[in-house]
Amino acid sequence: MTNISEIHVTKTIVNEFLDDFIKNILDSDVVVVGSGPCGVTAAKYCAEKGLKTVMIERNIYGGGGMWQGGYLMPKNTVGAPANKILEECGVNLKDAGNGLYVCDSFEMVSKMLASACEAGVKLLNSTNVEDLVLKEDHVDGVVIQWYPVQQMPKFITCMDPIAIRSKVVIDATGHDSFLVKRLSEQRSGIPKPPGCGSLWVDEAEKKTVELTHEIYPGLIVAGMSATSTYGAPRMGPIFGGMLLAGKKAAELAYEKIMGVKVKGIGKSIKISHRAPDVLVTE
Ligand code: 48F
Repeated sequence: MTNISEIHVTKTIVNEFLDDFIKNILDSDVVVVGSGPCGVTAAKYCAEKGLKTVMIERNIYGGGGMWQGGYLMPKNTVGAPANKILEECGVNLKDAGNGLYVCDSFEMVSKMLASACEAGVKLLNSTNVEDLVLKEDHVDGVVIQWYPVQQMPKFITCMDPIAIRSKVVIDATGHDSFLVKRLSEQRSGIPKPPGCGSLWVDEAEKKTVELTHEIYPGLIVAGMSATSTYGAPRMGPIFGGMLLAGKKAAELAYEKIMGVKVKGIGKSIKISHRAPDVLVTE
């Protein structure tokens, strides 16, 4: 039998949250916005490299678009070599031939999130990133608000958010490209994301990795957010490109913070920020 008082439970939660927030979240190396396949992979590898890493998700749950494969069916596919990332996380994969692998989506989400937690990633859930902290020539962190508060009618939500600082922010917000969109309103040369193009699996998988790059000092755009920023094709229900893009984003963050070159980092596509519509050039 235990003898636990109600206020003991409350005090434990409040103390633990504030302690964790001040020590591990307020001032970090990397903030990853979005916990989909790209964000969770980026966060896992950043933390494994010893970077102090915070992943922020507006939903109460992590995983983004990974919970179901296509057409509400809980089977996820990845193309090689992204299967290696899932194998590292302990996900059971079935070889579907031609370099394609398939797994249960809920196993993929839970094991990837567990792997990120084990690496030391701190997760802020139910938290909306509503803006960047934007200094003269670099991004210096993000502005956060509880998502339920942000969802309330405007006359109630005239409540100020708070800011946290990080050396690098990774925009893994998926189709929204939210942080790039916000930046494009304030800095010339940053494209206003047009959204993704029509479906083409192989090309999209390749481009999403190539387009993952530091778009502005301190801001890395990654995964579907990068695809949507440049109007590259959508990939549909296949996740390998997202995982490889997340890994590349982590390597770019590490290079930037530590000033050390990472061997074997994926090449980046040449991008012209001056072209008005289609910004992808080969
Ligand atoms: O959409 P999402 O899974 O993006 P991703 O990691 O992967 C894309 C694929 O799931 C899929 C695909 C095939 O591979 O086409 O779309 O690039 O995850 C994005 C996450 O970011 C959260 C959102 O709730 C989702 O879980 N998010 C978006 N905007 C914000 C945010 C924001 N402003 N603040 C906090 N979280």
